[in-house]
Amino acid sequence: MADSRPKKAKICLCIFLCLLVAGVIAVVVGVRMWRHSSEHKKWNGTGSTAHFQEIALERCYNYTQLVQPELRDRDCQKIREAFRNAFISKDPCSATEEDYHPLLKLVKQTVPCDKTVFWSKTKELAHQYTKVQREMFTLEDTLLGYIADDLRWCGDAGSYEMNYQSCPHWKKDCSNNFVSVFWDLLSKRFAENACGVAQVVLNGSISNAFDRKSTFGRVEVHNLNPMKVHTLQAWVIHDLGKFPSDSCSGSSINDLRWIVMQRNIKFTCHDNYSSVKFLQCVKKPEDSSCR
Ligand SMILES: *[C@@H]1O[C@H](CO)[C@@H](O)[C@H](O)[C@H]1NC(C)=O
Ligand SMILES: *[C@@H]1O[C@H](CO)[C@@H](O)[C@H](O)[C@H]1NC(C)=O
Ligand SMILES: *[C@@H]1O[C@H](CO)[C@@H](O)[C@H](O)[C@H]1NC(C)=O
Ligand SMILES: CC(=O)N[C@H]1CO[C@H](CO)[C@@H](O)[C@@H]1O
Repeated sequence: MADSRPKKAKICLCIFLCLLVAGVIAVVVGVRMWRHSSEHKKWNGTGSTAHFQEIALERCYNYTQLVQPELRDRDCQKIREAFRNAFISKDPCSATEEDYHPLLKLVKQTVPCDKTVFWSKTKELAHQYTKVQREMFTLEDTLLGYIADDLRWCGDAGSYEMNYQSCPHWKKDCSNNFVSVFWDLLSKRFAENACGVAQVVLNGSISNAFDRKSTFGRVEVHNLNPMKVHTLQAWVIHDLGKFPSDSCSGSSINDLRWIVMQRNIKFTCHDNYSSVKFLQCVKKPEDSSCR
């Protein structure tokens, strides 16, 4: 009895040490795994917008209650969730149009005929224009465009979190990232749904007012439906006080005219549309051309 005591103590000590070592190993492995899972892959583009979820939800409420109250039956919680589900836990360079189909199905919005306004390199002015002409719509005046305007988002395969550190850059990383695929799909649908007269506000203060590589030149113009759209009206806007670099008679607009007429849609073009000019003059009344 007496001499079994030290033996028991030795065994106890041994078990204690074993448990300690096992515990330390478990903690080290656990910390490493946790750090690995929270360490997102580094992409070359800016990360998701901070508070993406809250902003998307609040914009959805604003839009459906204040901007277009006829959409007040839309369920913003569901829309936010469908938006998140489109990209969360997925490889951010594997986006497809199908990822967004549930979201688009949920939102469905039609723009009345003659009210569609495209823009290229004239975003701010085009938005001022539709703000004044309340019944006109740019893509950002539709619910999904309004929610996503200027936001960035991406997730990570094997994580339920959004990646706020970095997201794929469309050129440096991949073009099939979730932001690019979203805007291309939305732009395509927006163009397909246009009817009657469609308008496009182009920038006459850059050398190519029409650019085949822009979203308008790459996606929208090719998805206008000739059975629905009879005329595309282009407004080439020149910045006040700047020498005009392109106009309706320039070669880039000729390029556009050719594409549109090939598609059996009538094309008209106007330099310095007076309603838009008026907006420019409200901002800069001292310009000589505003008198
Ligand atoms: C929603 O509308 C309110 C009131 O007009 C505004 O203060 C707020 O910034 C808007 N929120 C978003 C996310 O646009
Ligand atoms: C046209 O493009 C120039 C250069 O990018 C920009 O400074 C200007 O604001 C644009 N004009 C309009 C009307 O958007
Ligand atoms: C459009 O307006 C700008 C500024 O007033 C002027 O400089 C330009 O010559 C005009 N362009 C055309 C084609 O009328
Ligand atoms: C084109 C480009 O800039 N690629 C970079 C993206 O980021 C990785 C890692 O941060 C760089 O190795 C690439 O050169």
